[in-house]
Amino acid sequence: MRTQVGIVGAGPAGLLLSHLLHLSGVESIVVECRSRAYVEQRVRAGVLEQASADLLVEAGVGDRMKREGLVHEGINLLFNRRLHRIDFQKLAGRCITVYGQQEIVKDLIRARLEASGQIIFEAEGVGIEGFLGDDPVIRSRECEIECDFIAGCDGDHGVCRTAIPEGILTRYERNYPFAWLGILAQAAPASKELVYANHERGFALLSMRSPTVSRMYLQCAPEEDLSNWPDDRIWDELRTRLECDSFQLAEGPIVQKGITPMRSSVCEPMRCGKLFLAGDAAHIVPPTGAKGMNLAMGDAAALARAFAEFYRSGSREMLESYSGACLRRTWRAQHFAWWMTSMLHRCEGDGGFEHRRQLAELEGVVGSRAGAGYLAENYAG
Ligand code: RFL
Ligand code: PHB
Repeated sequence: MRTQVGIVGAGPAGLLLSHLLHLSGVESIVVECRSRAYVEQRVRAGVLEQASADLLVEAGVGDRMKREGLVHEGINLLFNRRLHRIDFQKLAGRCITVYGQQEIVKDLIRARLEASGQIIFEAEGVGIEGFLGDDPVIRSRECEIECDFIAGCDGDHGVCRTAIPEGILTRYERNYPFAWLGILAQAAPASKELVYANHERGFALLSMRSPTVSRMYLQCAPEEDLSNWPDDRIWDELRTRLECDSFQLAEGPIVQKGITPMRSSVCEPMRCGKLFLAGDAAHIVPPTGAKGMNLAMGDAAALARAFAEFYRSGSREMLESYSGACLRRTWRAQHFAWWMTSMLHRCEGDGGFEHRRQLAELEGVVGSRAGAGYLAENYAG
């Protein structure tokens, strides 16, 4: 097989890239190691910045999101049992849309297949070669795809980044000493907007997927075993950490549970010859700032513009500036996610100093226009 851009990975980055390339008349083939059902069911991110939601609408894949997504004009910070609202609309003139990542993946897969786009699911033994020269190839047990360029959109555990010879990339990393235990529950969300809670027992987040489905997270130890967390313990802990006068948690059957370690990483540059990395393949942010999927979509949009420009005019200028532009945005998001994480999570073993410092910082954020404005601008994107 031959195509212009060979894409590894059918997550938000790879699928959006393929769709945007199609709109610009550039051919691509997506190679994915999992099944269609698996990628369509994988529960992950849920918050779209205004720019990401606008991008989906402009690209013609935003209809269902407009119908089913929940537009929120702010979020809440909860500490000392009191809820403080950060009004994004007032402070930044922007909103966020709560819409599950797997719904975006479903919408993009449908759009690609309806336009006769090629997605090879369940590809085994995927590998890439030739990107340092002029013959990039994506190989798997079932196919060999020659292409002009390869887009590595295969996430943090993919094969593209690791195929780059040593000494070319620098990886900057930070591991946080905690993880998130996430649940999806058939329970009406107790609050209309998201609640980020700083509690002496640890961070908790109340989010949602629909008026009847809650998505919630609890800070836990990185090596935590899910079997230590029967449903009752999860609800007890959520009730404790999210206790306040403004709402009462509604409970319901937990339909999904998972533990996600918290990490930051960035690899520089995001390009090696004819291989371009996008999304989690190039960078991971802790989920506290709700930035990961938005960065992945931003990379895909920038890469699609650069390829379109190359095929339209022969100019490589945008391809050359792709990595620098995306890295600037990534580091800003990295800083924001780190800031939110450090303000909201419990740190052990310092006799309570850090918790008191966090409360002072939170008071400063909710009590000043500058502090709340910084949060609003960065969160809503
Ligand atoms: P993905 O989604 O990981 O997709 C990569 C795809 O590549 C496939 N793949 C391969 N295919 C072929 N050959 C191989 N060798 C391959 N290896 C892997 C994988 O199967 C997969 O289909 O990366 P992408 O597209 O860069 O998208 C990134 C986002 O998924 C990620 O940043 C977000 O989910 C992060 N994130 C959040 N981001 C937000 O913007 N807002 C949020 O609210 C938010 N919440 C979250 C999150 C991530 C979480 N977890 C589970 C890490 C909450 C959580 C709990
Ligand atoms: C989610 O709804 O899954 C979610 C929301 C906000 C975050 C992270 C995850 O910061």
